[in-house]
Order: sequence, then structure tokens, then C-alpha cells
Amino acid sequence: MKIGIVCYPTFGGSGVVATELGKALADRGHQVHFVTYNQPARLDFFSENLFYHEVSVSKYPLFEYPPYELALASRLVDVVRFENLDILHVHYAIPHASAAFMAKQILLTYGIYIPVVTTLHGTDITLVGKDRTYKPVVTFSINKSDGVTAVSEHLRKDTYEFFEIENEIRVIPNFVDLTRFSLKPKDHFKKAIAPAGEKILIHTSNFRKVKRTQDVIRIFAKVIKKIPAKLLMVGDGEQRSDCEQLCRDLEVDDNVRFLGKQDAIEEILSVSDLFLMPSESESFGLAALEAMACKVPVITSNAGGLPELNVEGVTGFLKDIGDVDGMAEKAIYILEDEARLETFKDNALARAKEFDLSIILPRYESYYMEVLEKSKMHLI
Ligand code: GMT
Repeated sequence: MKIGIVCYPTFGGSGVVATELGKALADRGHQVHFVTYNQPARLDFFSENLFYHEVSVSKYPLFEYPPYELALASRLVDVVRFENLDILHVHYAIPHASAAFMAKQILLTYGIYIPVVTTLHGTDITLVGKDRTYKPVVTFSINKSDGVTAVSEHLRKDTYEFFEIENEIRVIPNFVDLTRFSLKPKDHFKKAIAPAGEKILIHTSNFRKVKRTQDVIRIFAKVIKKIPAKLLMVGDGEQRSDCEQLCRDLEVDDNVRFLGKQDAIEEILSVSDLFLMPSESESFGLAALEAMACKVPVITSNAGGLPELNVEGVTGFLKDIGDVDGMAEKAIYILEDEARLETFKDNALARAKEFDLSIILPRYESYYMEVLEKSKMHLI
């Protein structure tokens, strides 16, 4: 198949899923064309089946808001026509699904029907999408997609609840490539971070409000009272400086390291003992899955799709949003007993294997086939 992928080219979960999916599809022999405004973060190598088409937006002085959506739609028309694409897969509804709809209408004037699959990732529905600024467009473009997927059962339900959706939404969960995300021997690194054998807790995110990063610091401040420990904060974003200040206020700053954005996240996860994700909202929790693949158990909130990933008392624990005491108590419970910690680590990996790329990728491929088959009637 010749597949066009539209995504945000950043470190965010939806961009990571889109890029990893495209790479894996290319490995399976499909031709994959990424269409976005920057080279996607994890697309930094050459493959004969991978193509990148940049969307550039004219900076004409009249435009207070440069019209990215129009530039994207125009680029899609071009790429579909001249690369003979079979299908477009857009990740994150805003503004990708509506740009794809516009491209689809324009392509019809050339006698081309391009089926569009939209994957909903989370905040495009739960936060931004249901805001009335965007709601009518999001509803329309979901209903006009030839196929719609959501990354968890919870997100599927939310979408039906918040929008008037006539389309069937298929759940295809996030995945992890276990050949990349696995426990790596990084003992020297572990020694450098925790020279006295302290336990290592970790959080990775884009430090947006929805991640409740300050809860991470508060949980850690409670854990360290009982267990010698270090905390690694990976990523960057609006909440970072508040978190740094909170570390000073709680006098844990000597034991917390802010590492900023990191590429080789699997190496940092490999030295970690426990992952913290106290999010306010989380459609799936890809970062937690990546941690589990590296044998790291997880303490999460019970928001959104997290209960579909984290198994209570098996791979970690789930607590209500904001229940810092409960999360700290469970973190201590896992970390205080070496044998118990090992069991949780094994369980985390076993669960992550259920979301291996090799299992989830064929679900996307067969969904594309199904959508293509259905859209054949538009060609008659
Ligand atoms: O979580 C983020 O901040 C990034 C965001 C995105 O859209 O890039 O992630 C969302 O999509 C991921 C991949 O499908 C999911 O694993 C995350 O749970 C989801 N984030 C939220 O729902 C907050």
C-alpha cells in the first residue's frame, strides 16, 4: 500500500505513535509518506520506503494567523496526486482531519477518491476538541472520515459522549516496539545517578498541566522519607520551573534531576525502578507502556484509559487523581521489598508484551484493507 501519514512531528504521544507506525509499515514493505511541518522527531534515518513532505506556510504579513490547515490540505492534494497514495491516515483530529476532508473534496474534482482514516489520541477529544471553538469542525470531520480509530475503549466512549458521532470507532491501542524498549545493561549510568544504591523513580512527559507533574514531586517527597531514592524528571514544558521551585520548597532538590528532552529514553528507563504518572487525563498512557516494556512498574492515576493498561496490584497501582498520599503509600509498598519489586517488574514486562508492535501493527493493516474495500464503492 501507499500510505500518507499526517501527524505532529514533536515528541508528543500522537506524533510518536504515528512515526513508529509509519516506520514499521515501511519495514513491512509499504510505501509511507509523512506530510507535516517538520521532520518527525523519531524519523532521523534513511529508508527506501519512507518519504517526508514538508508543509510550509507562507508568512504573508496580512496573516496574523498563518493558515496551516490550508497549506496542509494543498500539500495533501499534491502528495496524493503525484505519489498515487491509496490511503491517508491522520493522527490527532485537530486540524488534521478537517484538512484531510478538504483535500479529499479537492481530489474528487480530479476524479480521485482518497479514503481517510482518523486516529483520535486524547486531548483532541477530551480537552481541545470538545471546546466549542472547535467542536463543530471536529464532529464533522470525524463523521466524514472513512475510518476512525481511538487508542482506548475509554477514549472511544468519551468521543461518543461528547460529540454526535454517526461513524463506528474502532479501538486500536498504543503499542511499543520491544526490540527498542527493553531492559538495557546500563549499570554504570545507574551508579552515577544512585551511587549508594538508592531506588530510582522516574517521570517522563511534556510537563503540561494535565500531567500533574507537581504531584510527582509531592509523591517523591513522601517516598524519600521512608526509602533512599532519586527522582528523574524527563521532558520539558510549561510546568517545569514550578516543579523545580517545589523541589526546593520541599527540600528534595538534591535528589531530583531534571534531564530535559531525551532521545534514548529506553536507556534512562532501564535504570529506573518505578514510573509515576499521576495525570489528570490520559487516553492511553504511552509513556507508562514504554516504561513497562523496560521492566518498570507504574503508579498511575485511574484517569481515562490508564486502567486498560495498568493492572491494579499486578503491574503497579492506580489511585484517584490527586491522591498523592495513596500513590506514595503504594510506591513505598512496591519499593520496600526487593522480591516484591522484582515480581512487579516481571509483571510490567509481561503486560507490555501484550501491546507489542508485532501484535498491534497487523490490526492497523487490516483496518486499512477494510476501509479501502468499503471505499471502492465510491469509485464506481
Ligand atoms: O500526552 C500528551 O501530552 C501527548 C498526547 C499527544 O496527543 O501527543 O498524548 C496522547 O496520545 C498518546 C498516544 O496515543 C496517548 O498515549 C496519551 O495518553 C495521550 N495523552 C492524553 O490523553 C493526555
